[in-house]
Amino acid sequence: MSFYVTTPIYYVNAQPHLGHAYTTIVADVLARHMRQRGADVFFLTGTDEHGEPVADAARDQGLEPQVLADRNAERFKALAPQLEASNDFFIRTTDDEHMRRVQEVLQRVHDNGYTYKGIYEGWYCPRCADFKVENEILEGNRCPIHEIVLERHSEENWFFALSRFQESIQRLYADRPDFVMPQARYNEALSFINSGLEDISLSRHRLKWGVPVPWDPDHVFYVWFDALLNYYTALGYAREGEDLTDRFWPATYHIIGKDILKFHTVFWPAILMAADLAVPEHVFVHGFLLGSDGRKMSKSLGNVLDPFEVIERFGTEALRFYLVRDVSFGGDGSVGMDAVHVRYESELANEYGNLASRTIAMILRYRDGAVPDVELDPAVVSDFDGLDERVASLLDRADVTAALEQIWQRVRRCNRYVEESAPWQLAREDGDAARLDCVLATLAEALRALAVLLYPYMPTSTETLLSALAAPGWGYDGASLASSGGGRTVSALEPLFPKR
Ligand code: ME8
Repeated sequence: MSFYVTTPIYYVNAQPHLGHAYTTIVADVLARHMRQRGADVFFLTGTDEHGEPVADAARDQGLEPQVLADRNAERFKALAPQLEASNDFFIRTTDDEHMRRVQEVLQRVHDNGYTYKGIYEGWYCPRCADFKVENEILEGNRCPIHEIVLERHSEENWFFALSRFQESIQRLYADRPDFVMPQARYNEALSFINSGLEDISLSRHRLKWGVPVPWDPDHVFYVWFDALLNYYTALGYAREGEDLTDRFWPATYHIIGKDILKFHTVFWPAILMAADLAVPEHVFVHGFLLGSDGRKMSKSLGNVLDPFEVIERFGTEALRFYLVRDVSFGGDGSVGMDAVHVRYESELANEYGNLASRTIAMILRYRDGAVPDVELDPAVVSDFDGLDERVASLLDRADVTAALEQIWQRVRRCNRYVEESAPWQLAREDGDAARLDCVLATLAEALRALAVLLYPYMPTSTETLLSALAAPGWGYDGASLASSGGGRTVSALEPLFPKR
């Protein structure tokens, strides 16, 4: 089973921020989970370096575009390990190999007869690098995303005959109701399609910063086609001497934010069809992270949550957990440092961290660290029944928040179990020894299975816990409760999430 997951490639006109971190973290959760299930996984992220957004930012800073691109690409590249992202490759659209393959694919689109030369005139947002169609334009002729006033552009371009894919795209949506997820985004994309697809510009004449059009080198490709193709080109050169295309194409999941829906759900499948390439299986469109006041995050409003500050105060695992837990994946959600603090204390430190610490401490104190080799308590076992399958099926739909909630209900269940069974009282009476054995064995085994289930969300702390439990495997076959956890000897564990 192969599983190929991607993030958008991020513009290097600015530095990485929380929104970028968010998409990368979720894609990483899916990649790690699928590796647990034994899938052949490829996880791609990278940077989008051509086009007006980068050329304009470079000009404003008095730099050559390549200099700005090199500088900021490094920052994005460095962000991935800080987030514990396990990406298999980092693509830059200024890579020669990428550029060559973009030319190859789009030459095929041209040879297949889907391009023509014409005059493009329309309202253009230089920050989106996008011409806006009428129903997208805000009052006062402004961009719906950046709210800046649009510019009137008219230029000779190569066009892509998107309108000729009207029926094929409609058929794609009819045949594959899960092509775009969640449902509301599918509906949004489909209504855009049903309103009638217009041809779009494929090249830029005035701009030099891009991939040259091979059949007309005075033009460069419109940055969006150069960018979208990264998902395909990367497979051709990510591994030296090996072409991964057959192994991983078409992509399983493109994870994107709602700002770039149209490109991924309409233009992208059309250009792939035009180049005789297979269309990806799913595009998952998530919402926006908003400032703590519910408004768009912006430095001038002072409501920005800085990922680096969260990492410094609470650690990467807490950032990953917080974003997935607090913002229901798919919807918009407010985020702020106070909310991180609350989740950290109440859930990571008090619920999960504490469950881990006290379970291990009790096994050390009452049984010298040896996990009793006895049958587990059926009352707890039944609450874990089918959990692994439910989590896997939610993650098959990229529902990272709902899957985490399923797991968390069992973390809470285990804490209630500790309170109800009061091992410290059982330890006082010799007659309760068998019951104490059962409680401790049940807790150790439940804690182990929870660590396996939580591994994709918090890889480092769960690995620490699994090794303290002397059960280092994180494969998904360990996500359900074994009949006994006996025979292991646990070792002392520092608090996983110390109070801040
Ligand atoms: O659009 N909330 O790059 P970009 C949640 N280069 N996610 C957010 C976010 C927020 N407030 N802000 C950004 C581009 N994101 C193109 C993509 S792909 C072929 C080319 C995330 O740097 C989200 O994933 O503007 C969004 O789609 C992406 O960053 C946009 O990043």
